[in-house]
Amino acid sequence: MDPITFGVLTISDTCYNDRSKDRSGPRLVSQIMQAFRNAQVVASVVPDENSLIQSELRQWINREEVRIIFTTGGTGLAPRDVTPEATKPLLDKECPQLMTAITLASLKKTTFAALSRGVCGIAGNTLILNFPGSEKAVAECFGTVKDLLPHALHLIN
Ligand code: MTE
Ligand code: CU1
Repeated sequence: MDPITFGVLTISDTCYNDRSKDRSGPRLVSQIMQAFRNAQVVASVVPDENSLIQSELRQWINREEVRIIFTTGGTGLAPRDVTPEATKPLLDKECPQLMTAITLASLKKTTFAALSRGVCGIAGNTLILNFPGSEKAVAECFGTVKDLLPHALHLIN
C-alpha cells in the first residue's frame, strides 16, 4: 500500500479531561505503525460532543492524504454516546457489511459487542470506522479489518 495518513480520534469526556487516561488511541496508533510501513498518523482527543466530533472529522476528511479514520469510544448506549450520530451525517456512503464483519468477529470474543452502535462508511476519499472505547476492543477490531484496508482504499479511488 502507498504511504497514507491515518486519523485516530479518541472520543471521550474522560480522556479529553485527562489525556493520560487515553489508552485506546495510543494502542491504535501503535497497531497502525506495526501493520503499515510508511504510515503517517494524526491523532486527537475530543469530548462526547456532536459538534466537536464533526468538526475534527471534517478537518481530516478534507485533507487529501488522510485516507482512513478510526474513532474510538462513544459507540455505546450511554446518554453521552453520540459517535455514530456524529459520524453518519458526514458519510457519502455507508459500508454496513464492514461493521458486520467487525461485529461478527467481536461477538466471538464477547457478547457485549452487541452493545456497540458504531458505523462504517466513506466520506470523500476517506474511510471512517467507529470502534468502541476500550483498549481491548480496538485491538480486536483493528485485527479484524487491517487486511481489508488496502483493497478498500483501492476501490474508493
Ligand atoms: N467489541 C470488542 N471487540 N471487544 C470488546 O471488549 N466491548 C463492548 C462493545 N464492543 C467490546 C466490544 C462494550 S462492553 C461496550 S459498552 C460497547 O462496545 C460500546 O463501547 P463504547 O461506548 O466505549 O464505544
Ligand atoms: Cu461496556
